[in-house]
Amino acid sequence: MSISFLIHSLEIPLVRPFRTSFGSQSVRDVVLVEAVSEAGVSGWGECVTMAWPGYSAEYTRGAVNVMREFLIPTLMPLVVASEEGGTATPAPDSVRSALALMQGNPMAKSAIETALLDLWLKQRNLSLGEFLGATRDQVDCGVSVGISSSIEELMIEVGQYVDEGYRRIKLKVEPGWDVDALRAVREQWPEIPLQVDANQAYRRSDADHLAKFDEFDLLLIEQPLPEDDLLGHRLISSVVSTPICLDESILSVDSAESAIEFGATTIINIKPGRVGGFLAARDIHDLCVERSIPVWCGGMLETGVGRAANIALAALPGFVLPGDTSASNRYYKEDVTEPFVLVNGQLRVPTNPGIGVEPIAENLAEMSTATERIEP
Ligand code: OSB
Ligand code: MG
Repeated sequence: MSISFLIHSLEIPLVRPFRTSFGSQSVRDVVLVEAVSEAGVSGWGECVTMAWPGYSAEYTRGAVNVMREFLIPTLMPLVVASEEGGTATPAPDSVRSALALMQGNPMAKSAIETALLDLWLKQRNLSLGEFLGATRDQVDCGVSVGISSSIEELMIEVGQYVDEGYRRIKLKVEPGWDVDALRAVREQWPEIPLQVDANQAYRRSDADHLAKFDEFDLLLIEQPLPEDDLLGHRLISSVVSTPICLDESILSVDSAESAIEFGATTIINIKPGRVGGFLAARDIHDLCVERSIPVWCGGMLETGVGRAANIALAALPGFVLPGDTSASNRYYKEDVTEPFVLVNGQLRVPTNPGIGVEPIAENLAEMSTATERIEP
């Protein structure tokens, strides 16, 4: 006997295509990891990979493969019953250290680590928020707006989000879709907190162009240059007065500290999937609090499973800017869990044990394209 793992592959249509500088998607390819104890209790984690390696090197089919071939087998000594009898769910730190023996693949690792953490917390009747050190019971929400086919369409979409009460708007930008879009939105909503995300679409030579964004009073410019170009980000920030915020470049506590010390970033977007899990995400948060670097919680179009956990993280005290933690209906007509509903621009932090939510069995069945059982 041991803990067993189920890998659920789902396809869920997005309410509208989401276009970024690295590509467009209209269906979310989701993988949920379920860790089942001997007593039949399930823990859940979401793998936030996209279907193709456009945001980062990981992609969904590759993530499933590395989970099956390497990550889950690596956990074998931790989750297989001893001679004396039953298995205890491994402690979160031991899961993290075991997975650290494998390089890269943070999103796949995060999904597995979170499923085991959810199970461990349920067995202790502790919520993820309590475990991580959350200090709020609701979080301020922003929304990430994809690249539109026209300014008119963009204005309709942003208007809808403003009416729904989102506390901050983030526009996806790329060369050819930036200054005009920003001008239109800023003119219509002079007061709304506004920021942009380029997903690495610009180059060092675009510094003067990026400086044109300064007139729009943005909170930040997210990841203008390629992931590995820390020097470029530092150079840009000497020309542009809007703060630079890194997303893709921040892969660990050490890379966060390097980027801060090097002067490549003054704000950080924390995504558990990108950094290998919630323990690493919490450590980056702690580092940033110590260095007075504001952080906010990013998103990867999560279903309710990933969203619940992100919201617990976003309730930590260093998360001082609204996150990309939007309501379920910004992404999906029907979520796999009970929907997260925006109230007064905020989402409520789950309080049930573990991540605090479960997939609804019928929704899971309806959205599922494949289920694979992996015994370590
Ligand atoms: O760069 O923050 C990003 C979505 C997929 C991949 C990368 C990013 C995003 C978003 C959307 O901006 C955030 C969300 O609403 O989940
Ligand atoms: Mg981003």
